[in-house]
Amino acid sequence: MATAAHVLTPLAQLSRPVNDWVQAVRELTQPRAVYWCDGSEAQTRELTGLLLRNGELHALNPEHFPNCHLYRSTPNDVARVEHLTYICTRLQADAGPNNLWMDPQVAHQQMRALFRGCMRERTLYVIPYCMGPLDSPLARCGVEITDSPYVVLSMLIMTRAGRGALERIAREGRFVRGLHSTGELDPERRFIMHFPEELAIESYGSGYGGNALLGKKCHALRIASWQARSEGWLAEHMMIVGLQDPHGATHYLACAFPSACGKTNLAMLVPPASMPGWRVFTIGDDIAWLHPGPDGRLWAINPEAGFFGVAPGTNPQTNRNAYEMIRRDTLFTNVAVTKDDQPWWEGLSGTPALDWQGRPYDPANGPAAHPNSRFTVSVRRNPSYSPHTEDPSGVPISALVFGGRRREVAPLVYEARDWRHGVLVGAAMASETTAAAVGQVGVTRRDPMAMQPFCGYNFGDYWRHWLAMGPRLTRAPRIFHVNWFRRDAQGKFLWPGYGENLRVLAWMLGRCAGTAGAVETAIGRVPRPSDLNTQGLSISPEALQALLAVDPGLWRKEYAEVRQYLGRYGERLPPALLEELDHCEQQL
Ligand code: SAT
Ligand code: MN
Repeated sequence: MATAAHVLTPLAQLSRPVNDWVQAVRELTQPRAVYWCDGSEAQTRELTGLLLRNGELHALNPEHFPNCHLYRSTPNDVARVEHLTYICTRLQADAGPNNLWMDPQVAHQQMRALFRGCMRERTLYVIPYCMGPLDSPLARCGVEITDSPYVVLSMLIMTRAGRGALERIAREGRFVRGLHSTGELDPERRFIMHFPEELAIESYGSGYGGNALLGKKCHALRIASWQARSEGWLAEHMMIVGLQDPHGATHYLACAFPSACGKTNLAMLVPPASMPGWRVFTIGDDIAWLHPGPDGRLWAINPEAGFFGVAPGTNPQTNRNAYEMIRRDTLFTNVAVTKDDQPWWEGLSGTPALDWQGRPYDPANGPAAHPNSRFTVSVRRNPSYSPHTEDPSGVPISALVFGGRRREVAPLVYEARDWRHGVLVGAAMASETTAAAVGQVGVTRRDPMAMQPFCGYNFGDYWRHWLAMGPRLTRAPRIFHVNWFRRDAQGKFLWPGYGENLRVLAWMLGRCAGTAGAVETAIGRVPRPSDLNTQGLSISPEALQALLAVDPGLWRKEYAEVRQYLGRYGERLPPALLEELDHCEQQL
């Protein structure tokens, strides 16, 4: 017979504020049942079984892809919707020109009308989750309410969800409230609303990743960036990687690139055979929470527990770790399948039988896998998983790296002169758009710190916060900029990328250690060809020259564009950024 000590408190009784909110949402949305997620294997099996039976999930080949499933979304719901994503602050100026804004009262009213009765005939799922290790003082919690079991399964992989998170919430009393319903999946009735002053998110009408897994972009970036400013830290769109050099010392880098620009590949890169002795350890592939530590260094945790990575292009040559990682316990979204039910996408060998919509594959319909098709898998499945992912105080960061997808202008790599210059380098970032968001692909847009779609407040205030961070760090990381995507006159990529990127990261570590050379240029410090380790790399001297070239004419034009862009932030723009820009222009 079980004694009282063995009887677990029902989840609904653990936290009064959570339960009160759940009951209020229940009244509003009228679900047929309420289901509290405890994070157990048994519940995962139960929900998976439910989705398999109702046809929303498809089991993949159990021999080659054990415990892997395919989910096909509605064809009009395959990417983030930046044009329907709002920051709702009392003052419009606090959201800034970088965000769509709506008055919080108007937004709540509009959303209540959508949510009213929207869960009739559906189950309301309660997902308590923790962003970051459960025992980390740097972690923050939230609760997502959703009517999508696919979202539940995804959140169970992507966050530390269930009883442990709810127990922490019960202790702390504070949590982000995220309310989500897939609604009618009608693009005309789709909104992603953020209320940073209330620590609340309301999302309606989409079941896709960044719109619906509210722990990710909505909480860990938009709401957290706001929290971070008031608490003195940074929530950034950065992957975190550890590099162990041939002497056995490990250094950590945090790198910001826009969505679908290779963060996942870089986070788990495989060192080239010609760089023996190097090892790579992954901490995270998308988001970093960065805190100044008592030692004056910047410390980082990955708030997530899983990867939501782009499938197309992932193969044993481009990312062997990812390819091995997704062969079991993985949830695929919008990929194609072969005739023996193996997942398939462009860049793999073999042939697709059904495309991402489940139709017999016909090239006339476009790519077999959706260009933004994804895999969702636990970070622990990664062969390069770092056990320091669970360290409550995070890992110390030696270098911060900004990067974009640019055909020209930006060289392969350069180093900022100091923290203030580094903030300008981040603020001046630009990149070609990708399939991760609805809209035209391949147009260059400003994407400061890769945060354009994710900063929950005015960029002017955000840069001011970044600038203020530097002096608080007595051992601040060095700041770099990379561009893996520079092309020649024929449009061919000049740099091989993937594992070879380690050569560039190794140069950065050399700069931190004071052992690698560089030349001073107007835009910062650029390696000479001889400063990079090119042993065993097949690249022509001309290509290397072109990769490292700084063209003053192009940069004059670039700086003029940056000046015009920064001007949009008016009096919220910190003057120090313009002074830094003046300085760079004078150097040209
Ligand atoms: O859909 S997500 O926002 O999670 C992925 C991405 O766009 O980076
Ligand atoms: Mn991202």
